Amino acid sequence: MFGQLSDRLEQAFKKLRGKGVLTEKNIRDSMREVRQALLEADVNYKVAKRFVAAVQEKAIGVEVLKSIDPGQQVVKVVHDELVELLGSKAEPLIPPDKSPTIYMVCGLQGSGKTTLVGKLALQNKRKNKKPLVVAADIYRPAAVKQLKVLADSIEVEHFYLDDKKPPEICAEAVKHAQKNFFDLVIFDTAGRLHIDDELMVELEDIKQKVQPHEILLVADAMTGQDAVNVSKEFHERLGLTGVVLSKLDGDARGGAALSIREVTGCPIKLASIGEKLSDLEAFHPDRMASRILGMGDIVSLVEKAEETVDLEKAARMQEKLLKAKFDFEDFLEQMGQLKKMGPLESLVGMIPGVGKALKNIQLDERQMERMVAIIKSMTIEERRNPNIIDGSRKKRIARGSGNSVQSVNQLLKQFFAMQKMFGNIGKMKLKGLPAGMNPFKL
Ligand SMILES: Nc1nc2c(ncn2[C@@H]2O[C@H](COP(=O)(O)OP(=O)(O)OP(=O)(O)O)[C@@H](O)[C@H]2O)c(=O)[nH]1
Ligand SMILES: [Mg+2]
Repeated sequence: MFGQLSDRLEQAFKKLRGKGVLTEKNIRDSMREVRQALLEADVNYKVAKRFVAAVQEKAIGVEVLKSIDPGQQVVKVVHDELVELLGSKAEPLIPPDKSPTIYMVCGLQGSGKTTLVGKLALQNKRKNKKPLVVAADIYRPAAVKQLKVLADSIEVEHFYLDDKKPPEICAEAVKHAQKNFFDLVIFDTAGRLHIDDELMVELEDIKQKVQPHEILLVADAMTGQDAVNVSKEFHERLGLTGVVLSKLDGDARGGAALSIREVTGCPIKLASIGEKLSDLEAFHPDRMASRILGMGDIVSLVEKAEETVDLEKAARMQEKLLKAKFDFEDFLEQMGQLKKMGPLESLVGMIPGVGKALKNIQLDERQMERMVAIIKSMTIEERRNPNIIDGSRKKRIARGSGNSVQSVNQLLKQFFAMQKMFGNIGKMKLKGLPAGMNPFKL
């Protein structure tokens, strides 16, 4: 379904690829195109705006890796941001158990509720679970029949009470399920053309009476922004536990899929990708992002290049550490890398024998920030050669970083101790560090 969006994004990236260097201008130009592509795909305009701003900021700050084309790196930034937009990680449904587990399926008319109920029942039956499907859509006579036919076709039990309202039907269904050891009860609720109060009150009633473990909204991806608005309203009224995107196999422009998570804050848990009962998938943000970009190869290429650079850096750092040649510049670089490749302790941990000794050191975020602030107040010369930092320099650094001279002294003391320690390790290949030694404590 994302064909058009993929094409447009590819065009936007084409201009960047093959460029030797990335300038702020050419990033901005291509981001304008990305934004246009998103809007054309019917992505909510606020979502598109935020998305592009985030990508732009990251792309401009990206460290250019020598082994690959900078344009490819931007593709990777867009990919990562897309994954985030779609919810970062897959969120599976609460699994069935004998209590039983209860799923309530709701949504507008024709969105694919009954189909989803059948799909969920089949999927669980295949896992040797015992599902019960419940007709809670009593307003359209054909609806009860439709579910019954579906249930029969997959040999799953169907529950319905002729003379009761949906909330009672659901409550009775759960009792029946408990008595008869079902693992899973799935309610097929009524759809309406538009959200109306009567329907919402009924769904709220069911929720209150039986406390479903999952309240799933089926959002028809073909309806574009409508699907987003509907999801938002349902979520506000019912507190959804998840959204199921249906008809993702259609040729809609895809904007709904991209906006729902961000606009509602509710995770997309499943993707319905066809009319057949087996056409149901867990929703994986990363796979979806790759599908949209259609550039999985580039993404893994950049990942690999990043890994290599990190390893090279780590090796260089290790060498410096062992020769006791590292300075505050290296220190700062390490701080910058912390988020990306784990803390200094893990880097240091690569040195044989040191890892264990450092294992229990906890790095405090605030302490780190203070250290960075102090180091940033140093001149480059001071960072490269901390020995020149005398009394008046210390005063200046303390003032500049909003810390006391004592803190600066402490940092220096520890820095020298660390330098010496690693120097010793380098020379003598010590097997461990003195117990309780924490070179990071300020
Ligand atoms: N292509 C495609 N069609 C789907 C999908 N899910 C459902 N449909 C079709 O959409 C139509 C409506 O599906 P239903 O499951 O009956 O929808 P509903 O929400 O129960 O509808 P009402 O009960 O009338 O509110 C049917 O023709 C389904 O075959 C899907 O993922 N892809
Ligand atoms: Mg139905």
